[in-house]
Amino acid sequence: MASINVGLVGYKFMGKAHSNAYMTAPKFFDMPAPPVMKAVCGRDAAAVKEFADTFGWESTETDWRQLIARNDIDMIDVGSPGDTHAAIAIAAAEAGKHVFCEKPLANSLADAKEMLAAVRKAGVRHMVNFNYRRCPAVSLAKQMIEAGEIGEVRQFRAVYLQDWLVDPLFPMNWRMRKEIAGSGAHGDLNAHLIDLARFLVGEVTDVVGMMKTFITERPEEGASTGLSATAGEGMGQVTVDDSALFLARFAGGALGSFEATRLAPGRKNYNRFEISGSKGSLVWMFEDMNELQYYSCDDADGRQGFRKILATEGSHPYVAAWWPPGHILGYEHSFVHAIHDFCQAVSSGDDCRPDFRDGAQCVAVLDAVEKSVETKAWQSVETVE
Ligand code: SOE
Repeated sequence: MASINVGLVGYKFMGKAHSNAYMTAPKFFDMPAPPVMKAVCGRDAAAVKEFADTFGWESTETDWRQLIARNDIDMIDVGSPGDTHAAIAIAAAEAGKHVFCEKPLANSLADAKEMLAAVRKAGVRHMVNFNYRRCPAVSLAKQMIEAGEIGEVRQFRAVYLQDWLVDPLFPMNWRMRKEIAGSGAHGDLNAHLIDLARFLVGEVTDVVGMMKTFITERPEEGASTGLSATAGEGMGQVTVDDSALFLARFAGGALGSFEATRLAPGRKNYNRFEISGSKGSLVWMFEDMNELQYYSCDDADGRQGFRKILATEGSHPYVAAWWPPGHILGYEHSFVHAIHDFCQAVSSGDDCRPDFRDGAQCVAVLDAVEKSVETKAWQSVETVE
């Protein structure tokens, strides 16, 4: 395979992030089969054409079925809202296309399992885009945990705080509608934390949680551009959570706490974890995404304290492809890394994590938390085989 012809569905926030990644990855990384930006798909013909011209897509489609039917497309990238993921990914797999899908994998565990079954049956490569795994400092944390540098992991505490919904006059958009988004802060933000937890610590086995919608009505949306929208006529019902918190037990014996909210004034994209082990701790926070804080109990008495590792050395994951030491990376680089890794998997035939099983297992955790909220009791998490 000399190159990988990509068909992207969606052209808003994620469409931009993915397009930038397809443009950039082959310029910085050595890729035996670089991606070719063949076609982008969206329902509004004029808007998708403008997007294609700006971001360098060769052609456009307005129906994802047409996109999948094209013989010149090798891989489908699903960058549209959650309610569309299952139908597109399953049809793509059935047509023999490799599938790269935004998170969370699906709005229900049943859909996630069907998607997993479809890609397995078709024998295509599959990946769900939990991009934060691919920030160099997070990949470094994984290496350090695996090397035993913080010993046995005992506690994982994570928060993902945003504030874009604090204003009750902020208008409705698809992210506040359960039938489209599946859930609110839970599926949008806890999904990321769960993936980080599974990546760094291991499987989550039991959960208990609480969720709340503080602002139940908002002005209906007018014109929308990604996360921001202008108000339209009348009021709409918010049918998803604003905040979702839960406690968890891990298979390896560790304990976890998770908190996601869109109502934390002052917090913009405050995605943070702190991991306490028997020999040390690691702390990472996305807004300073190049830094990993490390505390080692082995440091000499009187010299102990958190040290800040700037994960910008050529020896750190992904960094050698970019700039000299100290020249920091940003949000968009995590997408470039994900697209690079997935395209490498497509050309080599190797698996690429997080795959659809990881995505489905994340949905199983999200699902168990929602059940625990309904039953006001601990729930065990189903294992997706
Ligand atoms: C909006 O809440 C959002 O863009 C999420 O959908 C992303 O997954 C997250 O990375 C940043 O915030």
